[in-house]
Amino acid sequence: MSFELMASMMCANYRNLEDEVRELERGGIDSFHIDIMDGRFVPNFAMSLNDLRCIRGLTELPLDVHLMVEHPSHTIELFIANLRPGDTIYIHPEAEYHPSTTLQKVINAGITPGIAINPGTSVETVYEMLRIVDKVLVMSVNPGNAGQMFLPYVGEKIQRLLSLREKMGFEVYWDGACGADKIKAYAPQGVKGFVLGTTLLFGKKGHYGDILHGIRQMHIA
Ligand code: S6P
Ligand code: MG
Repeated sequence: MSFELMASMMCANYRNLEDEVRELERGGIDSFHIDIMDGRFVPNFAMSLNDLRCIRGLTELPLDVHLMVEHPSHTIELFIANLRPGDTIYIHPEAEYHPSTTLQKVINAGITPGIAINPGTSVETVYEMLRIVDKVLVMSVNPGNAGQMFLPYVGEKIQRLLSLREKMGFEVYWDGACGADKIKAYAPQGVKGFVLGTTLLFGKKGHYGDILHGIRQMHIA
């Protein structure tokens, strides 16, 4: 069974960012997840445009840009200008008056369009957008910080999205508190990829390559 593993780069060691990118690449990561925050949509600042540019300059692997900003339409061109086909931009529909207009800009630029949805956002609220995005990033923690507790009520929403994904043409991705148990349970059901942060990948003993290899070798039914 194939599933994608993304590294949440806000959890990386910034003292050695280049080494971090290289080690993750050598270790077989599929893409780099870039958490952009504005201190308004979420009560934190993590990464910003210069971090994205730095990582873009270090790798040819896809970038997975998660915009946790109010009104992404105001700044989306800045991100698009630093990305290429194969990269993804996720916006939060909760943060935008006209999210489908913003998503259309992403599509027109040849970037993969995605929505990220908060734990408290129901599928019905974003239903129409499911037809126009390729990816849905389900937040299983409230956005803003790494190292938070999994919110179990999100499980039901994932099931509902999985039941709609073929009909509406999108894939489901997981972001937040992703442990081995979650990959074991949800990869077989069809969740396509998992963002790895402090729960499973960063700040652990051992090399990233060994951790990633261990995850891919897990017995998944
Ligand atoms: C949260 C952000 C996420 C986290 C990631 C951290 O606002 O969107 O991408 O960085 O979930 O993972 P963990 O395992 O520390 O929760
Ligand atoms: Mg994220």
